[in-house]
Amino acid sequence: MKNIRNIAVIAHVDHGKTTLVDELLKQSGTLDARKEIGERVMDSNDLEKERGITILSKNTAIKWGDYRINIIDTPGHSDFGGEVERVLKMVDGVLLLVDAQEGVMPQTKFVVKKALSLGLKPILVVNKIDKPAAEPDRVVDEVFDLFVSMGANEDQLDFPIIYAAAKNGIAKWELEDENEDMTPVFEAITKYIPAPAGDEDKPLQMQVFTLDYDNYVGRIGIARIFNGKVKKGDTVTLVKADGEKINGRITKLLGFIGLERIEIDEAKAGDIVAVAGFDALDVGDTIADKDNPIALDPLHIEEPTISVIMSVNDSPLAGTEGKNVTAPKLRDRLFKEMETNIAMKIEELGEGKFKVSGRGELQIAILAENLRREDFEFSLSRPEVIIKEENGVKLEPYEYVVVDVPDEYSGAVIEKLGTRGGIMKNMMPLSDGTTRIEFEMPARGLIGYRGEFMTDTKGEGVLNSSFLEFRPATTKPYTRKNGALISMENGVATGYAIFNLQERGKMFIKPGDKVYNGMIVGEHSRSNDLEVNPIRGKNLTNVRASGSDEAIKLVPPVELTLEKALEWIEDDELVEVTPKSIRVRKKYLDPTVRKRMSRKKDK
Ligand SMILES: Nc1nc2c(ncn2[C@@H]2O[C@H](COP(=O)(O)OP(=O)(O)OP(=O)(O)O)[C@@H](O)[C@H]2O)c(=O)[nH]1
Ligand SMILES: [Mg+2]
Repeated sequence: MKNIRNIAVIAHVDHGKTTLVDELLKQSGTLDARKEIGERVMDSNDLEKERGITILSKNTAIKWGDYRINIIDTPGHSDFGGEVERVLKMVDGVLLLVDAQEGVMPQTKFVVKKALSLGLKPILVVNKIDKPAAEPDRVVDEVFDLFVSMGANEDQLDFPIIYAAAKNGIAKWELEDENEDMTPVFEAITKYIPAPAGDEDKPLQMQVFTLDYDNYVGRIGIARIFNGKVKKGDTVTLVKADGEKINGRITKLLGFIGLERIEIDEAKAGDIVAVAGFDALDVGDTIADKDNPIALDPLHIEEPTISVIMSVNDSPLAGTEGKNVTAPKLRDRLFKEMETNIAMKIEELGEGKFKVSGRGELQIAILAENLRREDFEFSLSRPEVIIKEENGVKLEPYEYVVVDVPDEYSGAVIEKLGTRGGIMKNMMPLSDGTTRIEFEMPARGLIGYRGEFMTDTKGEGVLNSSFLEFRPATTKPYTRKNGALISMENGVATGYAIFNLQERGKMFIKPGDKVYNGMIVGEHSRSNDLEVNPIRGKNLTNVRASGSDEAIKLVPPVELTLEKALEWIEDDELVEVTPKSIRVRKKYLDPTVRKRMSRKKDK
């Protein structure tokens, strides 16, 4: 056991965690040399590959000399921050990556806070030192200040530092050192991360921190063994969070090596393994010795901060693009999600409606995106923050927001975030004509802001946010300034009609798109909703100026992605999601009903 090391790699989004793990895998020689290993191999599911982000934390085991290093790669996006907190309890140390140019970012703070509070000693890896604008010394100072401000102890403040360009497979102890390979990272892990505590002669205690599912063996729990030994076929006791004890047999025991899981007969304290045999397995459960079942401390699981209502698609186009359109289908799929996705909550509301709660819009969008790919159709309501009550006080989630904007746009951004409840905390110039501004703001004020931010900064701004805490609820949802252009007809949009509408706002549709009464076809340039006819089709020759044969010029429509659409809609609107389309619509399609239900818009 003294040759085992358990570590997690933590950082802000995109600072290079998965790339670093790639290199450790490659350079350790753990992977079969004949196997071509791709880029970011740990990002194994489709959406992770497409988006280039890690969504689920995953573990791998690496051999380095006599050492066995269990590494957990964690997601850096704040919506998946709950994952990080959970896995940190399974490891004895962390590699904290910080981008040598970007420096300390919101999620860096979040993960450092969690690591320090668990008493873990981080190894700082200043990554991407190859970037032309890298300032590794500044970044080390920033991290040191962060540790001080978070009350790190003497030992934690004395963190080892490694400089790396993970993408190029190099790491070094001093910036002046020659470029070689990742050896310094291996050295740091084996030297500074303590061997796992625990005693293999004590009764078995292992804790599940991630779930997986296999059609043949059922639920699989990935767990760290804290004490004792476990063998395939052993009868053990599962101790649930509420204290319930269930006896069962370990039907499968799997060890990790590189990217594979292999069947093993026995594992001991200190190691991380996968087990099957219990239908009732949940994250946080302890698998314990049957004669002496003692539970480990339960895992704290972060609560959701936002929710949406997912419902059966009832638009006139329902069922024309997807196969799975009924409430029972949707229900089964959502409940299956709950088998392994513990960060989200799903509640059945009846009438084909489900309340889906998570940590942010991206997390909800990822679930929705997965469903689309499985041929589902459904609709989504506007994301709402979750208000919780503590001692009679209503609380709402707050976010910590950092924006990097070209200097000339900083005024506009400060003003906008101010009106959305943001409190400016800090402002500092960065080297390249941009300013970094930090805010604390209600999550509610941030919903729907990202699109505006991109417009206000001409696409050059970068906005990062991370969950801060729940604070007394004082704010109201922010309402969109522009009204909607709503179709008053069912049919197919024509170029002629769109040409005539496009001066009234930004169009979401193109000629040939199907539309229906109550569907939103664009954003009005004014604040009121406007009913329009997007299918009007005059014979084009009639409108052509005599002698001119010029085709009409159409402005390209705004491409609505799922996330953009979710940000854009208001309370009385829905996003219609099908495998082929993302449409926005009014909740009440019939204009008479809509007018009766409508809230009064300002102005
Ligand atoms: N210039 C430079 N780019 C790097 C380096 N390491 C990683 N990258 C790039 O940074 C981007 C993000 O890398 P990832 O490894 O996916 O980052 P991550 O921290 O795992 O991201 P999340 O899991 O989504 O939080 C990729 O485009 C990498 O190629 C480096 O040392 N130098
Ligand atoms: Mg990653």
